Amino acid sequence: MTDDFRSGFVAIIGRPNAGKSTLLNRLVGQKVSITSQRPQTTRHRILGVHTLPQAQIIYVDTPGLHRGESDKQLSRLMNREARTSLEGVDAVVLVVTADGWTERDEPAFELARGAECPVILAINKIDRLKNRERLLPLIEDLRQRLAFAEIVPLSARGGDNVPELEKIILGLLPEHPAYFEAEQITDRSDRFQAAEFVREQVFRSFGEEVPYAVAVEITEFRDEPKHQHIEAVIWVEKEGQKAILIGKGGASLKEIGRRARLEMQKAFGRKVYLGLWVKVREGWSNDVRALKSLGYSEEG
Ligand SMILES: Nc1nc2c(ncn2[C@@H]2O[C@H](COP(=O)(O)OP(=O)(O)OP(=O)(O)O)[C@@H](O)[C@H]2O)c(=O)[nH]1
Ligand SMILES: [Mg+2]
Repeated sequence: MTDDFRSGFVAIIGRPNAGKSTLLNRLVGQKVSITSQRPQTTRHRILGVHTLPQAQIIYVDTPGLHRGESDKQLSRLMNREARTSLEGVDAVVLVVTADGWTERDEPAFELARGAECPVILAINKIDRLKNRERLLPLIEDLRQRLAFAEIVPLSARGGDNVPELEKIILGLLPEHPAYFEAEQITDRSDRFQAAEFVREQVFRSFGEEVPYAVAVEITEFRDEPKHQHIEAVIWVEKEGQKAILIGKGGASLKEIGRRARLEMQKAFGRKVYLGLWVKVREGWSNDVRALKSLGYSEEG
């Protein structure tokens, strides 16, 4: 390592579903954070580490900032996780989509206005724009709302212009030795990721109500000579949700398990046995003690 090595932290913030986690995975080059088409997928602050020959960028994925946080303790915790993610960072990437600014983006703009470091605007999902000419008025409108250091239209999913964003970020990093070992891509344990991979499949498989009633708890996580043995409980809030999750003859649960297991095998690089159980814990998402025992605490 030479003297002019650069390293720093970059928070990725924005409304739910803007594509923050997809962008983080794209920037890191590996799957670190789960994604789904449903808002409020990410519930924790999650670090994604990208080590280059001359720099190490540490991205901070955050839950989507949203209003209506008084409804539930979980929702309040998620907003708090996102707000505190700006502490000590060297840059902020605020993610909006090419659909343009909406009221739902405002909580993230509010937070970004208070940032003490440069804020880069990422206009995501430009692959969905039928007419690229729409981009100019969109950029003009967004520029009025905050003094951004840079504005980068991109596609997190397709990868368009993501290297441009990385280049801008590299220019903002302070000189500092690497914070993490070069091989480390996240601060989160395999156990945490295993729980997230199960939750991801629930978010991807079910409509309205079920994903928001789900928390996943890993009850066994053991190294066996030829595989990783993992058991997990999927907690829901009502009996009806349990029935939906399990599905006819257990078909839905089986499919969730199959897909989550494949993701785990890819991430852990070894065979996985996954056992899943569904249990009911009424009102866990609004119960501070239950939240804590399920890994959703303020420190978390
Ligand atoms: N078309 C298109 N879809 C995208 C793009 N980036 C993300 N998406 C999709 O947008 C949805 C939300 O993506 P996420 O990365 O989970 O969004 P998020 O901002 O992390 O959402 P929360 O964790 O809920 O705050 C997923 O279905 C993604 O596949 C993109 O560049 N183009
Ligand atoms: Mg996310």
